Amino acid sequence: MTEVTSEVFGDLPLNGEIVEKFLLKSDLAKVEIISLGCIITALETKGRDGKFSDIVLGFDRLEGYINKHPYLGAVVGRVANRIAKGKFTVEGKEYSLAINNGPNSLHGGIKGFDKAVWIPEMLPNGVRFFRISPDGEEGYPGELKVWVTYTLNGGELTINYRAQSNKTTPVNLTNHAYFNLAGQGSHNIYDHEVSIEADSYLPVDDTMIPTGEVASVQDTCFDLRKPVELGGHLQKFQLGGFDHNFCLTQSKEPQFCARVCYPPSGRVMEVYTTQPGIQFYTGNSLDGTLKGKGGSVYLKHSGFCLETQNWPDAVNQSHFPDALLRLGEEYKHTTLFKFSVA
Ligand SMILES: *[C@@H]1O[C@H](CO)[C@@H](O)[C@H](O)[C@H]1NC(C)=O
Ligand SMILES: *[C@@H]1O[C@H](CO)[C@@H](O)[C@H](O)[C@H]1NC(C)=O
Ligand SMILES: CC(=O)N[C@H]1CO[C@H](CO)[C@@H](O)[C@@H]1O
Repeated sequence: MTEVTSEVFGDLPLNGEIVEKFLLKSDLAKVEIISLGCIITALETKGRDGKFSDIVLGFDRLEGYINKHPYLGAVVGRVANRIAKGKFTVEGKEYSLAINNGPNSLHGGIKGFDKAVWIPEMLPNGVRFFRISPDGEEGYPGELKVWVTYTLNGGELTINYRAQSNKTTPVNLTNHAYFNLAGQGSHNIYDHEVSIEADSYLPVDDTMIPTGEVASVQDTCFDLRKPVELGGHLQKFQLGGFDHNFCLTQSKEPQFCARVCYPPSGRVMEVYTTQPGIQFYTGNSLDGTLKGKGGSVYLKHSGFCLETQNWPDAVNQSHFPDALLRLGEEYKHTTLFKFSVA
């Protein structure tokens, strides 16, 4: 049984638009999601001691989410991750996107899906958000209708993405929640155990754009097929952190792809997805300047993201999986986060 309630979270300073908050509650988890950017603002799961802890980074008030922040908890789109130089060609026409990350377009541009107020609809065990992304928004072609649905069943949070366009456009949507299974506000994630079920990954250049190579993880620091303790692993390979796409085999039904465990509390998070890739990011750019929930300070490596997605820059690399949505087609993806105790 999941209980769903809603309340007002705040209103936008510019136009007074109301942002609502939805609370999803089961025996094993509590999730809070707001209509701005479909942002997960809180996610509480039980530890071995039976106590709930909030394991996602975020802010207490709307203001925190309106100010500049690294997409904490948000749905990012139209195209998550980077598109080189913000340029791509579709059906012979070149498009130029809003540039917002060095020379590249990141996470949908300057006003991406994370900055939009979506139209909510309460469901028996969750909430569905809808918005229309106008033709030409941030440079993207076609009017895109988008639905993002969150449902909670016991310890399983499912996120379903659907979209339809009236012109061919790249689409790939993800959620950018930062997790810390020791509880948000804990200093780092070094004592987390991580495994990712991927045989290959995408090497990147110095602007974080994939070089085009699909490389084997064998004998590299990217081999996470057996669980590693993150802190020791980063040290062993002299790594400043991960911000890489791991390649998965795509499937119609969500497939297991990653597991993270925090041994002291026994909290476990498993990720299942229909997407062909998962970006593992270890919060490398967090630098302690954000003021988070309950006065938390978010230091480097104090949270991790496991963003299921199409491969980065896919629109610009012909041998990567197809990233285009055409008229009459439906974009449809599901990602499932399973929370349990070891
Ligand atoms: C797509 O929809 C928008 C909004 O209704 C409209 O302005 C545009 O002309 C449509 N484009 C096509 C190719 O149908
Ligand atoms: C990808 O984008 C870069 C930068 O604009 C360009 O130089 C390159 O040719 C593109 N690659 C493909 C396969 O289109
Ligand atoms: C590889 C992959 O899943 N790419 C998808 C990105 O989105 C487009 C639009 O729906 C799909 O066609 C691709 O399959």
